[in-house]
Amino acid sequence: MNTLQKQDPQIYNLIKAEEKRQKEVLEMIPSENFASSAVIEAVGSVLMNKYSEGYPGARYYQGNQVADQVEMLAIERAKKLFGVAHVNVQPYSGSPANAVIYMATLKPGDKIMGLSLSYGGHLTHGFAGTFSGTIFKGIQYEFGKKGILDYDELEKLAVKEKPQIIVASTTAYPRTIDFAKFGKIADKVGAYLLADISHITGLILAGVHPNPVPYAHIIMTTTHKTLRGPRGAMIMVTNKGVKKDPELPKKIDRWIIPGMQGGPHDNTTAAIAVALKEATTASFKKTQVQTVKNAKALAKELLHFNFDLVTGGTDNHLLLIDLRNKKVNGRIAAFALETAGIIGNKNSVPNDTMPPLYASGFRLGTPAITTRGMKEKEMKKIASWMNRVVDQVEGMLLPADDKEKRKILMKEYREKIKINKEIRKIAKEVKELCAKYPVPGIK
Ligand code: DSN
Repeated sequence: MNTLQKQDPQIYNLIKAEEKRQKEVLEMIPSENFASSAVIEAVGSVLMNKYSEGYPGARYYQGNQVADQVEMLAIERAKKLFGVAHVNVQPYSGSPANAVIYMATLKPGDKIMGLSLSYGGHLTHGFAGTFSGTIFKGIQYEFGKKGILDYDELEKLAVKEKPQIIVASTTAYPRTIDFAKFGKIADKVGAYLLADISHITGLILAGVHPNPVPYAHIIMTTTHKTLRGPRGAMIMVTNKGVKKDPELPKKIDRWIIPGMQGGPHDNTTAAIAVALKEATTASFKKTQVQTVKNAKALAKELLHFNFDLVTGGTDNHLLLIDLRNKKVNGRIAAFALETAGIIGNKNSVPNDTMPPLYASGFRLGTPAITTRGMKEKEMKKIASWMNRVVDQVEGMLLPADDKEKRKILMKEYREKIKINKEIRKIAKEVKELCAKYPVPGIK
């Protein structure tokens, strides 16, 4: 009998319940994916028992012969795959990695120029109320009405503000990022260019999104999104970065430990190495290409049902729907879609008048369902289900500033959605489709 099942049936059963959930729904949160069995095996290995503060050959503890080899292999693979001068594979995740980068390059009060949250940026790119907008000064950039990056405006803002670092990165932006233009702007004002490519690493490696390596000084990526690795992150310094500051690799390493973190998670490091090896295969590339094809196909179908897509479509793995023309709040739509087995997330949209927890948009993407093997034909079905679900919740809006009324309405809408016959019928159809597509890593 499985040891966990015997020893802790409560946790065992919860894991089994999550496996069932993941199998029976369409996971369409664009930052999620399914790691391979090999990656899961490495994460669950005895490497997690070890403490390895420091770096290969220079650890604070004894007994790191194997951990050294694991970390060196992960670094070598990343350097080769991305063509960068220096890699640190120890960051616990994306947010601490960005914190390390700022500490290594900025002084308190220096300016971080990043995309505003409602236009698809990230909390760690200078947003007020986070460390990045508190210790440092966040200069947030926004764009024209359609939500498309305006590089001329970006340049004007950079010239005016003279930030010390510019972050080229998005978490809810469905279009290609022109890293070459970002590079020119950063060079013009003498700023570092950080390309946080967490969402699009897989696409870049497969050649379906431009590569920032020639233009950025520093590249950060989480390892669990399109890369399909474990939850973790990597910081890379490019040749351009070393040229700007030859001490930069050392500064990054020093700000990881002792600056910010303790022992690296050696099990995660091993799993990152596994994911990096997988990323060299033809099947990895094929999946990334299909991920973009699927997103475009889904966009086409959704436009056909009069969904208002921010920027009018997509070039990458994600879509952002502005639901205001459908007369439904994003949080309600996300709940209704979840009830139908379509998992995405509410998201702010450009010029949103609703608070982030009750945002007017819905973000979804194709990495995880593509990893399962779904193609354009399935995207057509998904768009049609989404249309049917959203039809059922039309009119379910929430007030922007009356918290009490919002609470009452939320409860009322949720109850209605839970018993809605059409939505339950769609959930059944979704489950039937999902049964045909096995999930990697789940038996
Ligand atoms: N939580 C990630 C995302 O969903 O995009 C970013 O950190």
